[in-house]
Amino acid sequence: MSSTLVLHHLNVSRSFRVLWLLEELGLKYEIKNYTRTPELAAPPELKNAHPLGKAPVLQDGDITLTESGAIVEYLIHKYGPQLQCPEEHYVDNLYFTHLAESTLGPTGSSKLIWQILPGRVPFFIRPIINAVGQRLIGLRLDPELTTLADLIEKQLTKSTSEFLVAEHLTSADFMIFWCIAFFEERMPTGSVGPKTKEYIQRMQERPAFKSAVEKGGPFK
Ligand SMILES: N[C@@H](CCC(=O)N[C@@H](CS)C(=O)NCC(=O)O)C(=O)O
Repeated sequence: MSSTLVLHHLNVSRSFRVLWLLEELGLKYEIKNYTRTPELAAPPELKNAHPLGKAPVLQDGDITLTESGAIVEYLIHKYGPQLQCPEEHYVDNLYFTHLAESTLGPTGSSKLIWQILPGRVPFFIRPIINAVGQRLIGLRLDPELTTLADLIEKQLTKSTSEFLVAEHLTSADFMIFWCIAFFEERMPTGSVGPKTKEYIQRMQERPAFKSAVEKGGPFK
């Protein structure tokens, strides 16, 4: 029987989370690859899959879902009971699953935007934009990112397995991995701890992770 799952995947984006999960679950799916425009936006065709025009978009028969967190939870709920979080880790998994897209992602993205913005504005306002960005990063974004990196390092220190919260992969791994690994080089110097660095390497060595890269390209 042919699969009904279709992943609309944008290169170097959050949809890598879903791609990696689909590979871990060994599900049959179709991947539709989209390439970012020179301005790094999604191409307009992605709006045919969902009006927001952002990746990921997952189609499963009549269901069309966006939001990587919702898609990850949906796939585990419907097709991946083996990755459901055991009760004793429920709260940690809930917390880190949502921390990724509610706080870490937006804070990391804000820093990225302020770092690339000066190169994309007319030269005569570049020094002002640069000064504003550096001040915002220094006063607000970097201290927040340092705290977030510390929370992840503490959780990995508390974890008794190679994963973030449970004895196997759970939604928190797919959600947190992409943020912390994607923003690793943009995190404040020294903020990403040794356990986090090892975790980032370890996840990338998984066969399913490598298959995801083969099918959808690098995650960053
Ligand atoms: N919170 C959403 C974020 C979706 C999102 O912003 N996706 C980015 C890729 S990481 C995108 O499609 N950007 C292209 C654009 O906005 O044009 C999620 O987790 O899925």
